[in-house]
Amino acid sequence: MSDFCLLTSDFCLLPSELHLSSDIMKILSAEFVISAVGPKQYPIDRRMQIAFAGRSNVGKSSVINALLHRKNLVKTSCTPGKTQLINFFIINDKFYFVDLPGYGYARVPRAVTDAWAPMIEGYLRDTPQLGAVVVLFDVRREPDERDIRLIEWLRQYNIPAIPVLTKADKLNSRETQQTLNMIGARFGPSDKVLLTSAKSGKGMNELWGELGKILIK
Ligand SMILES: Nc1nc2c(ncn2[C@@H]2O[C@H](COP(=O)(O)OP(=O)(O)OP(=O)(O)O)[C@@H](O)[C@H]2O)c(=O)[nH]1
Ligand SMILES: [Mg+2]
Repeated sequence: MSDFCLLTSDFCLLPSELHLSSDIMKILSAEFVISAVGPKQYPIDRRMQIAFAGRSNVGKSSVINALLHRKNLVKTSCTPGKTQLINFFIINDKFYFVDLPGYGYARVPRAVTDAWAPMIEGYLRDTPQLGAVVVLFDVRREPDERDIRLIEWLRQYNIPAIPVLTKADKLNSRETQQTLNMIGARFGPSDKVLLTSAKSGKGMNELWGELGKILIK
């Protein structure tokens, strides 16, 4: 795939990203690698993987595109349940972003969502290169039982979590603060909840800051 990101026509630099300075945040290339149906297709090299997880339609694919200054590297959709496989992207030839299937969408048949849970848990459990999981929550919704299960898996397998609220452009600051408090209470005291909007670019520098701490370890 010719997905190099050096000022190609789909390069989409957000105004808030203009002052990125650290090397880790300079996106020289971002390429789709594989939509994996199972572990045999997961990349097996030693480069670090950062996964993005959360409910269907929460904005996982949009956040990845926004971080990479791309409009359509990762397909997004207003139809929840779009990402049903584990999608791997290689960034700067150095580390992977992994778009996990969204869970908890009512219109996706139960048999399909039941298959996602072991797929996601298996990936989390069996990927030693996994550096962190960005756990996304829609700023307008309370965490549900599957969000809680994901948080518990991450604790159980000792995987660092980066909690992120998405779609900050949709709520006012008082309502946003309530959700920030609620989500913050679910994580450890040292986990800072980041407020983001893929639409406006809000919070992307901060998220890169958190990812940078993991990636340079
Ligand atoms: N207003 C607003 N809409 C957003 C934002 N992020 C995503 N969306 C919209 O939310 C919908 C879902 O976004 P996706 O990025 O496809 O969500 P996803 O979590 O990858 O969804 P699945 O792949 O189905 O699990 C799309 O219509 C996006 O345009 C945001 O920051 N603000
Ligand atoms: Mg998606």
